[in-house]
Amino acid sequence: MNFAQWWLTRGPSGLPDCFSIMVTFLWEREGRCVMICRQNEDSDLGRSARRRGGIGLAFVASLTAIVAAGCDQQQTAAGPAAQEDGKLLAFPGAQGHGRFAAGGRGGDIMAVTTLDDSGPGSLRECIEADKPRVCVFRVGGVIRFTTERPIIANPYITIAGETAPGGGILLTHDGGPTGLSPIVIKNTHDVVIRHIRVRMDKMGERRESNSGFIVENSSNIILDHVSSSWTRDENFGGQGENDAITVSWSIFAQGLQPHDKCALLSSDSHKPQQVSFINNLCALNGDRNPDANFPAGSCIEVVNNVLYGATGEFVEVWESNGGTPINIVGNVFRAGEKTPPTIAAVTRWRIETKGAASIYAADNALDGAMAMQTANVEEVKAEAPVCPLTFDPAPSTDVLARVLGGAGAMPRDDFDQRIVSDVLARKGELIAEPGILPALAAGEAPLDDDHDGMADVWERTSGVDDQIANSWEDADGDGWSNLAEYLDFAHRERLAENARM
Ligand SMILES: [Ca+2]
Ligand SMILES: [Ca+2]
Ligand SMILES: [Ca+2]
Ligand SMILES: [Ca+2]
Repeated sequence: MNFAQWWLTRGPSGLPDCFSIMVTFLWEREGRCVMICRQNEDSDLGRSARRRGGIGLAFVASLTAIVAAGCDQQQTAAGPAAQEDGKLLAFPGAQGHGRFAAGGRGGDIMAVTTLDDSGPGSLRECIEADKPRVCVFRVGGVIRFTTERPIIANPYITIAGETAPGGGILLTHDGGPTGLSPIVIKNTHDVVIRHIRVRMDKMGERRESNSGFIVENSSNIILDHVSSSWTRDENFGGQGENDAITVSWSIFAQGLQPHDKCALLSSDSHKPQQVSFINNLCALNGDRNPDANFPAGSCIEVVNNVLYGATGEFVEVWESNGGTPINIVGNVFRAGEKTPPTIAAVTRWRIETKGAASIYAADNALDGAMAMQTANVEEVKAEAPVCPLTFDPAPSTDVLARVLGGAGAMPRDDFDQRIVSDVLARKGELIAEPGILPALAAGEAPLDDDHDGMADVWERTSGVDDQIANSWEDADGDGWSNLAEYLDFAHRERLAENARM
């Protein structure tokens, strides 16, 4: 049901105290997600409405266009099903082989209340806790690890960057001997990370330990809406025996030369893996856009990505781990200023081959004189997907707008905004030195008196008790916990903030 239908059936008397709608103003092309509240100057709701640019109901009726989109899903309660094949999804819209990652479901809510490296209320404290937990953020800004960064080694964790106020969370390190990849998920399982950005403005001593996001010997992992740049190894790296991994809706840009790489989906793996690399933007990395090197029996999907500005290779399919079964579908291969005109979208590497790859490629959009593949791909080409795709790909004609509109940690910082406009304009350099960290507004976290991770104003307007901690209850009985619904709301708010910028 869209907003107009809902209004017709329920009318003003059926309005909840507050609700969000997408509004397109006369003088703006872009729609804005606006929270509207009944007029009550003294209530939290009234204050919240003013903070969010709330407007009176009479004015709403006079708007020329009210479009139901995204932000009214909480109100209609017709969101996506919480389960697929009897298994709970990580969050509404989770896709790919990692979509069933449990994260911290059912666990403790741990509020990150300081940007400090360590101590009470630090992200480190949440990461190192040995129990199911959800890290929610009461602060926004830069967390700089001044000592060696924590490793995500204990299972069942959600790092919910979408809860951070202001400009969100940026992770970095202080360079030198302890300057190491800020996010490492190692020897564990069931990790969900959303809306976290990693940018390393200082040089760590060990080049090969300066990636953005590393997943090593781990399973049931989903990284969604993350961003990474200025890495001297990979922006994303998979190592060892991983399985059930999704990397989605993320921006991996400007790794540092001479080792400027988007994503090495695996290295040193011996057992079959299922990995999804979907809806991402790789921008201005020389090669590994991405690199796939998996054992036989794996199921790899590289689907609906925008791959921009490679100078060496776009997708690399290697065989030295046994031969890579891979579906490459619905991607956009886009040339930058330094991209060789006849570059291949898919390169098959036979160095130290231990078995032939199997490559299914369909509906990929190529620029100008680009070749779809190197000549040696022909002999390992599949006529149908080499293993089932986990979702129906969008047509490649839609992918540039989808990914440039929606990928990355939200709201986008200045760096990601510039990268996205570079991709549109076919501009931008490959770089060898890091930049200056973008400024991030600190913002102000909403009231959460009952410390259950959910803004009390959201609880009151969603039929959830704001006086008791009830994160894991399901007030509306739709299969999603209250917290899952709140995190989805926060995610949509971050997307809407970005659309407004
Ligand atoms: Ca619901
Ligand atoms: Ca609360
Ligand atoms: Ca509550
Ligand atoms: Ca629910």
